[in-house]
Amino acid sequence: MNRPRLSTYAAITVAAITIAALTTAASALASTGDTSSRTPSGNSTPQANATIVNVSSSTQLTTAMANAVAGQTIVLANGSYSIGKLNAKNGTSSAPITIMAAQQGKAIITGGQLEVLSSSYVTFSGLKWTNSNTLKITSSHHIRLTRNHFRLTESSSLKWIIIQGANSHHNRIDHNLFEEKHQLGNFITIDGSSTQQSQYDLIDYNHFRNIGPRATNEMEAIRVGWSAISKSDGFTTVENNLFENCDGDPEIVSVKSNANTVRYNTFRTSQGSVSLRHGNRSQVHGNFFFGGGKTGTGGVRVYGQDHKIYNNHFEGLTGTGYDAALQLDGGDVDTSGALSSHWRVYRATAVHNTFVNNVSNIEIGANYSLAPVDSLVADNIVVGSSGKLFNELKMPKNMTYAGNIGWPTGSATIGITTGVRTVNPLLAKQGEVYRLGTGSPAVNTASGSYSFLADDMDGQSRSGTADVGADELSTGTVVHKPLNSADVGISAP
Ligand SMILES: [Ca+2]
Ligand SMILES: [Ca+2]
Ligand SMILES: [Ca+2]
Repeated sequence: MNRPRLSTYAAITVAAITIAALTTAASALASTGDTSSRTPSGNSTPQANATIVNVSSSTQLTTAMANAVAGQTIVLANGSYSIGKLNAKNGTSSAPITIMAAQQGKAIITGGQLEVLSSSYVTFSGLKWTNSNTLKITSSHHIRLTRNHFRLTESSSLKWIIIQGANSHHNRIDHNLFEEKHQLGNFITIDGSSTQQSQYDLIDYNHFRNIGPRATNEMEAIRVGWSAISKSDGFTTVENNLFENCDGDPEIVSVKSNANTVRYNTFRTSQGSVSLRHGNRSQVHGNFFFGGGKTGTGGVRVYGQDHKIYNNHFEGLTGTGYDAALQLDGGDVDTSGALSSHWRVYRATAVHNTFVNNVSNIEIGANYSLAPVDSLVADNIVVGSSGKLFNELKMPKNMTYAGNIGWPTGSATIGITTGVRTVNPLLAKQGEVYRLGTGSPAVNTASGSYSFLADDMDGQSRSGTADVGADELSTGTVVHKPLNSADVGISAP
């Protein structure tokens, strides 16, 4: 009955605290080599109201999950586990239920299926998942998956994580590693009830890598919503994630409901694009896209109404058509029709983006018959050496071009006759990013002002008249930068 470290844990827990503190404590615990503290006390039934419940077998884990109460932390000793349902367990914001590895990545879920059902304020932390069943978060809220390593075992189509059911909201998936997905199915799918998408979910600081090879559909890194619920508001935020070699689907991130935000992410050598496939009023801003010259790498593709695309940096992308750096696409229905259709673009706002050295840059209406209506393409910088920098494959209806800077080199041409200055923007490459160089004609020459444009791709304030493109010339602190593996996932700060 020697549990010398329990008091340490209890003190930390009572003092409150964050998962990070617990993780640190757990790591420190493990590093002492004091295995007695991680093994059960000899009592195979954990006390229902203990603050810390140590488990070291699947049976104990099952019992602990069945008895979990608010404020409790279930700590999994190093080893392999089968996991089951967590049904109707509710923590609180100040006293969540936490299920965590004693040592990061050393408690491995090798079997079973977790479904978090009708629960709230539950966190799963530090686990490695190699089992072969979908992790389901159903009709639950404030469920958090953090610092987990997902590398599921799959022999056929498999969704790895799905958020679903009625009354689902405010779930968070952060600081996880998702890797090596080679069968159909998404890393993360956000659904909902039959009429309403789960709301206010947050997907942030994850590392998604190596999904492929390319499939025609159903192999997105993330799908937010789906056609049948595409008229509901999702309010999902996908931010500060790194996508590397996410090649599985023409849509790296597929947005299929209203009012979602995709921002501050970095996409590296990933085939496909961020696709606003269904729904209206979404925003894609402050993202960095690097194609690295890889075949089929794209940027943002748009259908539907009232979307905003701004402050994005597109570089080295080779895709065209569906995979153009920016595709304001045609529609196959106008303002009514089957929910699964490609809805005509109305009032898209694509401003203050920077495009450099892409095979295709801004395309209008590459696919389907109904060209975009009442849209604005303004204050962008486009530098390229091939094709039309602004490429109208269909004649848009009442399109406004204004304040853009185009600088065609090689065989490139501007492609449009109004709303663009042909002038060298004097971009200077700093690290991976093209910013404005000294004397750039982009400085203080934006044509419009936009209420949503408070800062630039660096997170630096726009000052005076905004500068054209994604960059504002500034000596302010850089808040957002291209993300690398050290910035995201399990080991990020
Ligand atoms: Ca798709
Ligand atoms: Ca300015
Ligand atoms: Ca800047």
